[in-house]
Amino acid sequence: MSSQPMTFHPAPAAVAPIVADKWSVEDIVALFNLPFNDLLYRAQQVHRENFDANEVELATLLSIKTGGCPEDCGYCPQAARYDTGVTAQKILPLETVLDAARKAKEHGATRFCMGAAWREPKDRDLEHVEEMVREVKALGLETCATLGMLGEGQAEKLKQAGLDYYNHNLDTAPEFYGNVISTREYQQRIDTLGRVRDAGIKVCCGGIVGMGETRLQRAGLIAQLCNLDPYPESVPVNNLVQVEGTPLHGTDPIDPLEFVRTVAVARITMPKARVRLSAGRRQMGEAVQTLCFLAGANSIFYGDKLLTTGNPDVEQDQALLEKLGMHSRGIAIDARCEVTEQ
Ligand code: SAM
Ligand code: DTB
Ligand code: SF4
Repeated sequence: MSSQPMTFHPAPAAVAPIVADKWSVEDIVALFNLPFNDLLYRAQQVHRENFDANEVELATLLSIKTGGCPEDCGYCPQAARYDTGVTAQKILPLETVLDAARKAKEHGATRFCMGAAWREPKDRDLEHVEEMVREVKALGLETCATLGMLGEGQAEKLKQAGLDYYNHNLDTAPEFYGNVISTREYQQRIDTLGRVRDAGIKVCCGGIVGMGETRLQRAGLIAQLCNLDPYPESVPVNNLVQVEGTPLHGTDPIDPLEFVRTVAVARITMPKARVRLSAGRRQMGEAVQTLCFLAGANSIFYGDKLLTTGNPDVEQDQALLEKLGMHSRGIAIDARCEVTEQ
């Protein structure tokens, strides 16, 4: 045995604020550049100050209108212009949606997210979605929808139907956006987010990494998100699911530890948000997902399918959460449709 005394290494002096009201891209890059352990340590501190670190939200996703989308998002298997094998379908009947929602609830999900491959919903489509939202909510689930850009008055209608969250992603940094999408401007996304916020619906907004962007551009995306006033309640961090036929198929995948860093930086800069470990979990394996939880992710998509691509199955996720001693978030919805934590 060595007689050398053990040396204790305290956390290094701060190179970027632990929390800030406004983050510059430089501050965020400084977080990304921290030694991995220091970054995760900080993310854990922020996470534990704001959440039960062993609790995760289980959200089930359903594609209520698949394929045939006129947009050109370079990652998306549902864009009509790419040959990806996804066939366009009509909007699902209400009963099919409710069956899926009941099943999700039986499996332990508390949030049900309905996604549609639209550039923007037509008013008559929105009426169907309003009905779905009302009925899903009545089952005792939190509701979320992602339907594309919203026009005047549409967010208010969704709010009246009882929608809790609207998902609309910024996807990437403004500087990289043009490499991925040309049919919709960044500002149009910000305008939709403003409509959602003004209607009193909680904002679910995040992006995708692994599209060939640089670290600086990942920091640029986080800067956009965390400087929204207020920042989103819910922040999906998607790892690109590469689908054959899309322009981004064949992109060099992001290093898994860089993905974990992105989650940690989202946690630190948006302390009270649900950071959602979203698309790409099937490709990640248990160890990387575990690091993401350690980095502050506290929501996952739960169920064997995302919208058109695969996700780990329910049994696999239950086994992982059990192995980690994690539990799912409990909620109660009262007669006024207010959600409270249990
Ligand atoms: N059509 C609506 C829209 O674009 O806002 C709603 C559905 S769209 C599929 C929702 C989000 O899913 C996109 O903004 C994108 O961030 C994410 N997404 C789509 N395809 C993806 C993929 N292949 N990998 C990772 N995330 C993806
Ligand atoms: C989000 O940010 N990720 C989800 C949800 N919002 C709608 C969608 C992921 C889609 C992955 C590709 C697919 O399954 O089609
Ligand atoms: Fe259409 Fe949404 Fe896919 Fe873009 S991400 S092509 S808007 S479904």
